[in-house]
Amino acid sequence: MIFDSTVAALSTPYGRGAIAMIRMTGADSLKIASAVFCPRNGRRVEELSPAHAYYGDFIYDGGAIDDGMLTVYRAPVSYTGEDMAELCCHGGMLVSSLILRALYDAGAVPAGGGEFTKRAFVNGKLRLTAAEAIMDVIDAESVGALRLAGANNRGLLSNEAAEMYDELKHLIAQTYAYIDYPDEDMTDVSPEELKRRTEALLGRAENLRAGYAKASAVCDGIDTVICGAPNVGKSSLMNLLTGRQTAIVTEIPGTTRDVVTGKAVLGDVTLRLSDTAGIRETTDTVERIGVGLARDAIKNAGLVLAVFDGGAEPDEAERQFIDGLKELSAPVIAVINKSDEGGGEYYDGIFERTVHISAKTGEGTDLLEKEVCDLFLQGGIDYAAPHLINERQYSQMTRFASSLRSAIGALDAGQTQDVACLDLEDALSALAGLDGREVNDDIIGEIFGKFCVGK
Ligand SMILES: Nc1nc2c(ncn2[C@@H]2O[C@H](COP(=O)(O)OP(=O)(O)O)[C@@H](O)[C@H]2O)c(=O)[nH]1
Ligand SMILES: [Mg+2]
Repeated sequence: MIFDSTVAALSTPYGRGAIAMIRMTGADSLKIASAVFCPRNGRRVEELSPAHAYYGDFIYDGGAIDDGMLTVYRAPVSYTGEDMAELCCHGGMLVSSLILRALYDAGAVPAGGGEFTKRAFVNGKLRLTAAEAIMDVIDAESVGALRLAGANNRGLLSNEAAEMYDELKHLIAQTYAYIDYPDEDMTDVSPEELKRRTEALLGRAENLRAGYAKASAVCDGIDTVICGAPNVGKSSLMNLLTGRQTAIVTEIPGTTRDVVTGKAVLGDVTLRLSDTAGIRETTDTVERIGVGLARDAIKNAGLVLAVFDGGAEPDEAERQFIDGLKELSAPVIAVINKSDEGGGEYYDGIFERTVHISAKTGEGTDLLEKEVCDLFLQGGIDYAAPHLINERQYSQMTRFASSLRSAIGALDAGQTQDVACLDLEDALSALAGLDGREVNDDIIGEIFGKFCVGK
């Protein structure tokens, strides 16, 4: 893929603000910028020092319409690896649109979603894993998610993948060379050594795969259902966790009928919450549909928060509900609510995990947070270690690991090194796909299509 167009886009959100930034990348960036920006120091745009901001005027239709700053970059020392210009004007919707239009009139074309980062990747400025992480920085909703998307993990993951790639490539080359030229004075890669080094790589792959569940709990979050009998305080818990009035709370049983959704971060774990209708037999048509939705949500959940009113012992319907919970494969945390009114001892010892809480006062939220973190982060996440951060990376790593396992299986079955090497080549290609050394245009299109325009 070579880019012959010069593209421009608004990189800040379209709306009113103090400042708007328009970015442009491509070979004609400086020429096009010079048609739109007039530096106050009297120099031509083409003569400006790169990576320095210059004050000047923006020209539209022959006259100045705003003043602001221009920064130019020269290939290859820029985000995209191409010539670039960044124009900062005042953050009015009209002024930023007119400057963008002036750039288009001067020869730029509108940038597609993620086009700047795509060009950076194609021009070799970023590995694919790092490009993906940059998008996650923008989408991050918790400090933990930011840490995983941030420069630190980006570097750690790129390095780990690159080291594994180099080691495997070297191992394959060494093995083939030995097979092809057995008489040359070359280091012998015995089946034992081949197996040992393949196992070492498999160990690193499994480490990364094992960490993915934690990273996913932090970045993507856990589908969590808040369920229980009517009036136990499910919606109050929803509101407590989301920090705002997400769901309606009343003393009338059957208030919540739809599934109400929201997000909460407990510790470093993101919960994608669904508050549901209280489970009971009812003749009300709408409520009955709500109860059906609640039951479906429970079946598909990654975590169930089963809420009980600590002030009352369960009735027959709740006992059945408790029995049903025991059948679930997803973890269940029993949330014994209304602790501000005392009681709740009845529920101790029934569930594997129980917390006493008051959705009214917030008492016990820390206990719930601890249970959630114990479940999904097993006490913590090591941000100093590399982490896979999305499903695509995880599935490439899985393919890598399973090819390594086949190679080990072949050696164990007494096959020769060159047979094992066929599997190792598959493994190498999986790694190449992970960091984008080997990736087709469709996948590139899919990944960068999710980015916002201007990034
Ligand atoms: N004392 C006390 N009352 C609560 C608590 N949580 C909820 N309630 C009350 O219980 C009633 C039902 O609450 P709601 O959240 O609508 O329950 P839901 O039907 O399970 O969603 C309301 O009157 C709430 O004010 C709590 O922790 N303590
Ligand atoms: Mg409710």
